Amino acid sequence: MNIEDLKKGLLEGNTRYLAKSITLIETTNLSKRENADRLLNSILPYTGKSLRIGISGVPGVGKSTFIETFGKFLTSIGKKVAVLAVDPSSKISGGSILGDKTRMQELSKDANAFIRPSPSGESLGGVARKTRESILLCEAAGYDVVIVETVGVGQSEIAVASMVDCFVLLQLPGAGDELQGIKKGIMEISDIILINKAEADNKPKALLAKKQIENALHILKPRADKWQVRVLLVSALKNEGIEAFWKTLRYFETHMKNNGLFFEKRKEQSVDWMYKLLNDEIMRIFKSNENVKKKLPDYIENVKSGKENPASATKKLIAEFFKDNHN
Ligand SMILES: Nc1nc2c(ncn2[C@@H]2O[C@H](COP(=O)(O)OP(=O)(O)OP(=O)(O)O)[C@@H](O)[C@H]2O)c(=O)[nH]1
Ligand SMILES: [Mg+2]
Repeated sequence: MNIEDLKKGLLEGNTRYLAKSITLIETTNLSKRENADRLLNSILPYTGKSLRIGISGVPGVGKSTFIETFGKFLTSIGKKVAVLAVDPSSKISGGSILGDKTRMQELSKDANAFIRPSPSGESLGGVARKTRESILLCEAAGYDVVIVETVGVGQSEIAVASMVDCFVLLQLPGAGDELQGIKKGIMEISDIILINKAEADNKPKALLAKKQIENALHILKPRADKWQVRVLLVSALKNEGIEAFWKTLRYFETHMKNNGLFFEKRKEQSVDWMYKLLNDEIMRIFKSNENVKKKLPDYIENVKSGKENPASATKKLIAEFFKDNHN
């Protein structure tokens, strides 16, 4: 399909065109990739207007249930919501979020909601790029809130935190989970922490967890953005605490905007991302150089066996790269 048509459909908010556009940016085909870049550049002026929210937490904490409940709340107050996922573990099946459509049954039927699974069989870097670009496409299609979900297993949270405005961590009441969060350094990147399943009999445990987390937050070093991380109780299943969460999100947004940090953070995220892509691309070019290809295995062996120190190996490899300099 031609890019102009795709763009037109996208800007009209047509979900079929949005899905097609995402498929296009997910391509690994080089000539299609050129089209993807043209499309992305042409829609840039129409992007940036959504609130980008990251949602993370261990398997079973209730992410899907929460997104269903929160998503429905958003559409009920007239917002259009898009749900994307960063799930590098997802296999050919098309990602867990798709299987999850059963957990997001209501939301997936909602005309004002768009749910897209994580691209399958990809590295974290690949998924992160596609999700980042998908956020822009969703914004061009008029979505007010873009939710990026990731399961809480290490690196993927950092990737998601670096593409959203507000990073939300879901926790379980009790079970010492709050301290695990700190160990992995996730608490440092969380802007709002929700203790889910905090209904009925779980309430006392949830309140205790809230206290523990708040105490733990006090010992972290103060944040540069001066935001005081909020810990709230919610029940995704019973639809409790959702509106309070939304208010807190808006408050966070206001805090960041009043301090001139909201768009500043996005700009930094874009530049960091450019550097990351640049690093990857330079490495790709380096590794595809004929001299380097020939010599790299030897240097790896020499470094492994201790014959050569890594710093001098690096220097010599770079010299190999520039040797006949027809790169
Ligand atoms: N009691 C209670 N159960 C909940 C709540 N939210 C989710 N659950 C249940 O917890 C289980 C896991 O919920 P999911 O929404 O699938 O959790 P998830 O974080 O998406 O899990 P993964 O997709 O495996 O990472 C399900 O049985 C839900 O019904 C809640 O607020 N209260
Ligand atoms: Mg889930």
